[in-house]
Amino acid sequence: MSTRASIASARLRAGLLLPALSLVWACSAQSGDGASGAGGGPSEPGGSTTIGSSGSGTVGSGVTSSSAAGSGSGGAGSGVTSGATSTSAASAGSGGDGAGSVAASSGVGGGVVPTGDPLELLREFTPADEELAEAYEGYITEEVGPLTYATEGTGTARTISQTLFVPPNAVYDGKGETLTADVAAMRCDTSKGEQAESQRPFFLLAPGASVKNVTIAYPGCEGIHMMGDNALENITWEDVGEDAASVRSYFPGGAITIKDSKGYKAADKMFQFNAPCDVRIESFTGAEMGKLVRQNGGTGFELHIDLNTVTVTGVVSAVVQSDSPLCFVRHHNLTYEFAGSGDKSDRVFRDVPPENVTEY
Ligand code: ADA
Ligand code: CA
Repeated sequence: MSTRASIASARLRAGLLLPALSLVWACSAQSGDGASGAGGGPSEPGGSTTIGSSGSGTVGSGVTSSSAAGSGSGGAGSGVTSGATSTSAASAGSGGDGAGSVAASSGVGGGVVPTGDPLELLREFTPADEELAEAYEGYITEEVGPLTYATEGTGTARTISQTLFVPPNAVYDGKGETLTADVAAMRCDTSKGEQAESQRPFFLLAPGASVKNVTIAYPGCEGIHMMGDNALENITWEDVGEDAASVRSYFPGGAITIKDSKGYKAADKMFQFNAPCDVRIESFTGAEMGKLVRQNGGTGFELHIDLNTVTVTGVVSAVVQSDSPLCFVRHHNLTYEFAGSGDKSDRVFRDVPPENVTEY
Protein backbone atom coordinates (compact mmCIF):
# COMPACT_ATOMS: atom_id res chain seq x y z
CA MET A 1 0.00 0.00 0.00
CA SER A 2 1.29 3.39 -0.88
CA THR A 3 1.66 6.15 1.63
CA ARG A 4 2.51 9.81 1.74
CA ALA A 5 6.08 8.73 1.62
CA SER A 6 5.48 7.12 -1.72
CA ILE A 7 4.15 10.37 -3.11
CA ALA A 8 7.19 12.15 -1.79
CA SER A 9 9.56 9.61 -3.24
CA ALA A 10 7.85 9.70 -6.60
CA ARG A 11 8.24 13.46 -6.60
CA LEU A 12 11.82 13.20 -5.53
CA ARG A 13 12.45 10.70 -8.27
CA ALA A 14 10.99 13.03 -10.86
CA GLY A 15 12.82 16.01 -9.41
CA LEU A 16 16.15 14.24 -9.46
CA LEU A 17 15.70 13.12 -12.99
CA LEU A 18 14.77 16.43 -14.47
CA PRO A 19 18.17 18.09 -14.17
CA ALA A 20 19.63 15.16 -16.08
CA LEU A 21 17.79 16.36 -19.12
CA SER A 22 19.94 19.49 -19.09
CA LEU A 23 17.33 21.46 -20.88
CA VAL A 24 15.85 24.84 -20.41
CA TRP A 25 12.29 25.00 -21.53
CA ALA A 26 11.42 28.44 -22.69
CA CYS A 27 7.73 28.52 -22.59
CA SER A 28 5.14 30.99 -23.51
CA ALA A 29 3.57 32.19 -20.31
CA GLN A 30 0.68 34.22 -21.60
CA SER A 31 -2.36 33.68 -19.51
CA GLY A 32 -6.01 33.35 -20.17
CA ASP A 33 -6.02 34.51 -23.74
CA GLY A 34 -8.03 33.09 -26.52
CA ALA A 35 -10.25 30.92 -24.46
CA SER A 36 -13.00 29.58 -26.59
CA GLY A 37 -15.06 27.72 -24.06
CA ALA A 38 -17.23 26.38 -26.82
CA GLY A 39 -18.36 23.28 -25.01
CA GLY A 40 -21.97 22.63 -25.60
CA GLY A 41 -22.91 20.25 -22.88
CA PRO A 42 -26.48 20.31 -21.78
CA SER A 43 -27.20 21.40 -18.29
CA GLU A 44 -29.82 19.59 -16.35
CA PRO A 45 -32.85 21.37 -15.04
CA GLY A 46 -33.39 22.21 -11.41
CA GLY A 47 -33.39 20.06 -8.32
CA SER A 48 -29.67 20.16 -7.71
CA THR A 49 -28.20 19.94 -4.28
CA THR A 50 -25.71 22.40 -2.98
CA ILE A 51 -23.63 21.31 -0.08
CA GLY A 52 -23.69 24.35 2.09
CA SER A 53 -20.70 26.15 3.43
CA SER A 54 -21.62 25.90 7.07
CA GLY A 55 -19.27 23.04 7.85
CA SER A 56 -16.62 23.17 10.45
CA GLY A 57 -13.85 24.05 8.08
CA THR A 58 -11.56 21.51 9.60
CA VAL A 59 -9.02 20.28 7.17
CA GLY A 60 -9.61 16.59 7.30
CA SER A 61 -6.87 15.28 5.12
CA GLY A 62 -4.06 17.22 6.68
CA VAL A 63 -2.78 17.95 3.24
CA THR A 64 -2.89 21.16 1.33
CA SER A 65 -3.10 20.57 -2.34
CA SER A 66 -0.57 22.71 -3.98
CA SER A 67 -0.91 24.00 -7.45
CA ALA A 68 1.02 22.06 -10.00
CA ALA A 69 3.55 23.54 -12.31
CA GLY A 70 1.50 26.39 -13.72
CA SER A 71 3.54 29.48 -14.00
CA GLY A 72 6.53 28.04 -12.24
CA SER A 73 7.51 26.31 -15.39
CA GLY A 74 11.21 26.63 -15.20
CA GLY A 75 11.54 28.39 -18.49
CA ALA A 76 13.50 31.49 -19.10
CA GLY A 77 10.33 32.23 -21.02
CA SER A 78 11.12 35.11 -23.22
CA GLY A 79 8.50 35.56 -25.80
CA VAL A 80 6.98 33.04 -28.06
CA THR A 81 7.87 29.42 -28.10
CA SER A 82 8.31 27.66 -31.36
CA GLY A 83 5.61 25.47 -32.73
CA ALA A 84 5.58 21.77 -32.21
CA THR A 85 8.37 19.66 -33.59
CA SER A 86 7.16 16.40 -34.96
CA THR A 87 9.19 13.39 -34.02
CA SER A 88 8.14 9.81 -34.27
CA ALA A 89 8.64 7.69 -31.21
CA ALA A 90 9.67 4.95 -33.56
CA SER A 91 12.45 6.97 -35.12
CA ALA A 92 15.96 6.54 -33.88
CA GLY A 93 16.38 10.03 -32.51
CA SER A 94 19.76 11.56 -32.11
CA GLY A 95 21.28 11.08 -28.68
CA GLY A 96 21.66 7.59 -27.35
CA ASP A 97 24.50 8.45 -25.01
CA GLY A 98 22.79 7.95 -21.71
CA ALA A 99 21.78 10.72 -19.36
CA GLY A 100 21.11 13.98 -21.04
CA SER A 101 20.78 12.27 -24.37
CA VAL A 102 17.63 14.08 -25.31
CA ALA A 103 18.71 16.75 -27.70
CA ALA A 104 17.32 20.24 -27.72
CA SER A 105 17.30 22.80 -30.43
CA SER A 106 16.24 26.37 -30.61
CA GLY A 107 12.98 26.86 -32.35
CA VAL A 108 11.46 29.79 -34.11
CA GLY A 109 10.92 32.64 -31.71
CA GLY A 110 13.63 31.58 -29.30
CA GLY A 111 11.79 28.71 -27.66
CA VAL A 112 13.38 25.37 -27.07
CA VAL A 113 11.75 22.08 -27.90
CA PRO A 114 13.46 18.72 -27.72
CA THR A 115 14.35 16.96 -30.93
CA GLY A 116 15.59 13.68 -29.52
CA ASP A 117 13.70 10.45 -29.25
CA PRO A 118 10.74 10.92 -26.89
CA LEU A 119 11.23 7.33 -25.80
CA GLU A 120 14.59 8.18 -24.30
CA LEU A 121 13.11 11.07 -22.40
CA LEU A 122 10.23 8.92 -21.18
CA ARG A 123 12.56 6.14 -20.05
CA GLU A 124 14.07 8.59 -17.57
CA PHE A 125 10.80 8.14 -15.68
CA THR A 126 10.69 4.36 -15.62
CA PRO A 127 9.32 3.30 -12.23
CA ALA A 128 11.53 1.30 -9.87
CA ASP A 129 8.98 -1.47 -9.37
CA GLU A 130 9.63 -4.23 -11.89
CA GLU A 131 6.03 -4.94 -12.77
CA LEU A 132 5.19 -1.28 -13.17
CA ALA A 133 8.35 -0.79 -15.24
CA GLU A 134 7.23 -3.52 -17.62
CA ALA A 135 3.76 -2.04 -17.96
CA TYR A 136 5.29 1.41 -18.48
CA GLU A 137 7.56 0.12 -21.23
CA GLY A 138 4.52 -1.37 -22.98
CA TYR A 139 2.73 1.91 -22.59
CA ILE A 140 5.50 4.07 -24.07
CA THR A 141 6.41 1.70 -26.89
CA GLU A 142 2.99 0.50 -27.98
CA GLU A 143 -0.04 1.93 -26.30
CA VAL A 144 0.65 5.62 -26.58
CA GLY A 145 2.09 5.36 -30.09
CA PRO A 146 4.20 7.94 -31.89
CA LEU A 147 4.50 11.28 -30.15
CA THR A 148 4.74 14.87 -31.32
CA TYR A 149 6.65 17.20 -29.00
CA ALA A 150 4.42 20.18 -28.42
CA THR A 151 4.71 23.38 -26.44
CA GLU A 152 2.26 25.65 -28.19
CA GLY A 153 -1.06 25.35 -29.95
CA THR A 154 -2.47 27.11 -32.96
CA GLY A 155 -5.50 28.95 -31.63
CA THR A 156 -7.61 27.41 -34.38
CA ALA A 157 -9.31 24.09 -35.09
CA ARG A 158 -7.15 21.17 -36.20
CA THR A 159 -7.09 17.40 -36.38
CA ILE A 160 -4.26 15.53 -34.73
CA SER A 161 -3.00 12.07 -35.63
CA GLN A 162 -0.36 11.73 -32.92
CA THR A 163 -0.44 12.31 -29.18
CA LEU A 164 0.97 15.72 -28.27
CA PHE A 165 3.81 15.22 -25.80
CA VAL A 166 4.40 18.21 -23.54
CA PRO A 167 7.97 18.04 -22.18
CA PRO A 168 8.86 18.24 -18.48
CA ASN A 169 7.89 21.56 -16.92
CA ALA A 170 6.68 23.04 -20.21
CA VAL A 171 3.37 24.85 -20.55
CA TYR A 172 1.37 24.09 -23.67
CA ASP A 173 -0.93 26.99 -24.51
CA GLY A 174 -3.56 26.02 -27.05
CA LYS A 175 -4.67 29.66 -27.37
CA GLY A 176 -8.27 28.54 -27.63
CA GLU A 177 -7.72 25.86 -30.23
CA THR A 178 -10.11 22.96 -30.79
CA LEU A 179 -8.48 19.58 -31.25
CA THR A 180 -10.16 16.69 -33.01
CA ALA A 181 -8.56 13.25 -33.09
CA ASP A 182 -8.05 11.35 -36.32
CA VAL A 183 -10.14 8.33 -35.38
CA ALA A 184 -7.98 5.70 -37.06
CA ALA A 185 -4.57 7.07 -36.10
CA MET A 186 -5.61 7.75 -32.50
CA ARG A 187 -7.49 4.46 -32.23
CA CYS A 188 -10.57 6.22 -30.97
CA ASP A 189 -13.53 4.10 -30.01
CA THR A 190 -16.66 5.55 -31.55
CA SER A 191 -18.95 2.75 -30.44
CA LYS A 192 -21.50 3.46 -27.73
CA GLY A 193 -19.80 4.52 -24.50
CA GLU A 194 -16.37 4.79 -26.16
CA GLN A 195 -14.80 2.55 -23.52
CA ALA A 196 -12.09 0.67 -25.45
CA GLU A 197 -8.84 0.63 -23.46
CA SER A 198 -6.51 0.87 -26.46
CA GLN A 199 -7.34 4.47 -27.35
CA ARG A 200 -4.65 7.11 -27.50
CA PRO A 201 -4.55 10.32 -25.51
CA PHE A 202 -4.63 13.78 -27.04
CA PHE A 203 -1.87 14.83 -24.66
CA LEU A 204 0.80 13.12 -22.66
CA LEU A 205 2.03 15.54 -20.01
CA ALA A 206 5.52 14.81 -18.73
CA PRO A 207 6.15 15.50 -15.05
CA GLY A 208 5.63 19.19 -14.33
CA ALA A 209 4.00 19.90 -17.70
CA SER A 210 0.78 21.86 -18.07
CA VAL A 211 -1.82 22.48 -20.74
CA LYS A 212 -4.25 25.35 -21.05
CA ASN A 213 -6.80 26.94 -23.37
CA VAL A 214 -7.78 23.84 -25.34
CA THR A 215 -11.12 22.34 -26.40
CA ILE A 216 -11.13 18.60 -27.03
CA ALA A 217 -13.85 17.65 -29.50
CA TYR A 218 -15.62 14.32 -30.05
CA PRO A 219 -14.42 11.60 -30.01
CA GLY A 220 -12.70 12.10 -26.68
CA CYS A 221 -10.51 9.02 -26.93
CA GLU A 222 -8.14 8.75 -23.91
CA GLY A 223 -8.23 12.44 -23.11
CA ILE A 224 -5.16 13.76 -21.30
CA HIS A 225 -2.56 11.52 -19.66
CA MET A 226 -0.84 13.23 -16.75
CA MET A 227 2.43 11.81 -15.41
CA GLY A 228 2.35 13.97 -12.31
CA ASP A 229 2.68 17.53 -11.00
CA ASN A 230 0.53 18.80 -13.83
CA ALA A 231 -1.98 21.60 -14.22
CA LEU A 232 -4.88 21.69 -16.65
CA GLU A 233 -6.46 25.09 -17.10
CA ASN A 234 -9.36 26.23 -19.25
CA ILE A 235 -9.89 22.85 -20.89
CA THR A 236 -13.26 21.86 -22.36
CA TRP A 237 -14.01 18.23 -23.08
CA GLU A 238 -17.04 18.39 -25.35
CA ASP A 239 -17.66 14.64 -25.31
CA VAL A 240 -15.42 12.55 -23.07
CA GLY A 241 -14.24 9.19 -24.37
CA GLU A 242 -12.81 6.48 -22.09
CA ASP A 243 -12.00 9.27 -19.64
CA ALA A 244 -11.16 12.98 -19.76
CA ALA A 245 -7.85 12.93 -17.89
CA SER A 246 -6.00 10.28 -15.94
CA VAL A 247 -2.86 9.32 -14.07
CA ARG A 248 -1.66 5.81 -14.83
CA SER A 249 -0.33 3.44 -12.16
CA TYR A 250 3.21 3.55 -13.57
CA PHE A 251 3.42 7.36 -13.57
CA PRO A 252 5.14 9.27 -10.76
CA GLY A 253 1.92 11.05 -9.71
CA GLY A 254 1.98 14.09 -7.44
CA ALA A 255 0.08 17.37 -7.41
CA ILE A 256 -2.64 17.63 -10.05
CA THR A 257 -4.66 20.79 -10.59
CA ILE A 258 -7.65 20.97 -12.91
CA LYS A 259 -9.20 24.43 -12.97
CA ASP A 260 -11.56 26.66 -14.93
CA SER A 261 -12.59 23.69 -17.02
CA LYS A 262 -15.69 21.90 -18.31
CA GLY A 263 -16.43 18.32 -19.21
CA TYR A 264 -19.44 16.66 -20.79
CA LYS A 265 -20.77 13.21 -21.65
CA ALA A 266 -18.42 10.88 -19.82
CA ALA A 267 -20.15 7.52 -20.18
CA ASP A 268 -18.03 6.19 -17.30
CA LYS A 269 -15.53 8.41 -15.51
CA MET A 270 -14.35 11.96 -15.99
CA PHE A 271 -11.07 11.87 -14.03
CA GLN A 272 -9.26 8.62 -13.21
CA PHE A 273 -6.39 8.18 -10.74
CA ASN A 274 -4.32 5.02 -10.63
CA ALA A 275 -1.35 6.39 -8.63
CA PRO A 276 -0.98 8.48 -5.46
CA CYS A 277 -1.83 12.14 -6.10
CA ASP A 278 -2.97 15.35 -4.45
CA VAL A 279 -5.78 16.40 -6.75
CA ARG A 280 -7.37 19.84 -6.76
CA ILE A 281 -10.36 20.38 -9.02
CA GLU A 282 -11.33 24.02 -8.94
CA SER A 283 -14.02 25.92 -10.85
CA PHE A 284 -15.16 22.90 -12.82
CA THR A 285 -18.55 22.39 -14.44
CA GLY A 286 -19.64 19.06 -15.85
CA ALA A 287 -22.75 17.35 -17.12
CA GLU A 288 -23.64 13.73 -17.89
CA MET A 289 -21.08 11.46 -16.33
CA GLY A 290 -20.76 8.13 -14.57
CA LYS A 291 -18.32 9.48 -11.97
CA LEU A 292 -16.54 12.77 -11.66
CA VAL A 293 -13.52 11.18 -9.96
CA ARG A 294 -12.63 7.50 -9.83
CA GLN A 295 -9.74 6.05 -7.88
CA ASN A 296 -8.78 2.88 -9.72
CA GLY A 297 -11.02 0.06 -8.54
CA GLY A 298 -9.63 -2.28 -5.90
CA THR A 299 -6.62 -0.12 -5.07
CA GLY A 300 -5.70 1.10 -1.59
CA PHE A 301 -3.15 3.80 -2.24
CA GLU A 302 -3.39 7.27 -0.76
CA LEU A 303 -5.32 9.81 -2.78
CA HIS A 304 -6.31 13.34 -1.78
CA ILE A 305 -9.08 15.08 -3.66
CA ASP A 306 -10.05 18.70 -3.16
CA LEU A 307 -13.22 19.84 -4.93
CA ASN A 308 -13.54 23.62 -4.85
CA THR A 309 -16.42 25.31 -6.64
CA VAL A 310 -17.50 22.31 -8.63
CA THR A 311 -20.91 21.80 -10.25
CA VAL A 312 -21.82 18.46 -11.77
CA THR A 313 -25.19 17.41 -13.13
CA GLY A 314 -26.51 14.23 -14.69
CA VAL A 315 -24.26 12.12 -12.45
CA VAL A 316 -25.10 8.43 -12.72
CA SER A 317 -22.79 6.61 -10.40
CA ALA A 318 -20.83 8.86 -8.02
CA VAL A 319 -19.22 12.23 -7.57
CA VAL A 320 -16.14 10.50 -6.12
CA GLN A 321 -15.74 6.74 -6.03
CA SER A 322 -12.91 4.86 -4.35
CA ASP A 323 -12.28 1.53 -2.67
CA SER A 324 -9.33 2.91 -0.72
CA PRO A 325 -9.35 3.53 3.03
CA LEU A 326 -6.76 6.19 2.23
CA CYS A 327 -8.92 8.25 -0.08
CA PHE A 328 -9.54 11.69 1.43
CA VAL A 329 -11.96 14.27 0.09
CA ARG A 330 -12.21 17.95 0.94
CA HIS A 331 -14.90 20.03 -0.69
CA HIS A 332 -16.09 23.60 -0.83
CA ASN A 333 -19.00 24.97 -2.84
CA LEU A 334 -19.82 21.60 -4.39
CA THR A 335 -23.11 21.27 -6.27
CA TYR A 336 -24.30 17.99 -7.70
CA GLU A 337 -27.37 16.51 -9.27
CA PHE A 338 -27.83 12.84 -9.98
CA ALA A 339 -29.56 11.45 -13.03
CA GLY A 340 -32.82 9.67 -12.25
CA SER A 341 -34.76 9.67 -9.06
CA GLY A 342 -34.39 8.13 -5.63
CA ASP A 343 -32.02 8.68 -2.76
CA LYS A 344 -28.47 8.79 -4.06
CA SER A 345 -26.89 10.22 -0.93
CA ASP A 346 -24.65 7.18 -0.52
CA ARG A 347 -23.27 7.80 -3.98
CA VAL A 348 -21.86 11.26 -3.49
CA PHE A 349 -18.59 10.02 -2.02
CA ARG A 350 -19.16 6.41 -2.87
CA ASP A 351 -17.27 3.91 -0.70
CA VAL A 352 -15.06 6.69 0.67
CA PRO A 353 -14.81 6.35 4.47
CA PRO A 354 -17.17 9.08 5.80
CA GLU A 355 -14.56 10.19 8.33
CA ASN A 356 -12.26 11.00 5.38
CA VAL A 357 -14.66 13.55 3.93
CA THR A 358 -14.41 17.17 5.04
CA GLU A 359 -16.25 20.28 4.00
CA TYR A 360 -14.42 23.58 4.27
C1 ADA B 1 -10.73 1.16 -16.31
C2 ADA B 1 -9.91 -0.09 -16.10
C3 ADA B 1 -8.69 0.22 -15.26
C4 ADA B 1 -7.93 1.39 -15.82
C5 ADA B 1 -8.82 2.58 -15.98
C6 ADA B 1 -8.14 3.76 -16.61
O1 ADA B 1 -11.37 1.52 -15.12
O2 ADA B 1 -10.68 -1.07 -15.46
O3 ADA B 1 -7.85 -0.91 -15.22
O4 ADA B 1 -7.38 1.07 -17.08
O5 ADA B 1 -9.95 2.23 -16.77
O6 ADA B 1 -7.01 4.07 -16.24
O7 ADA B 1 -8.73 4.40 -17.45
CA1 CA C 1 -8.35 5.70 -19.28
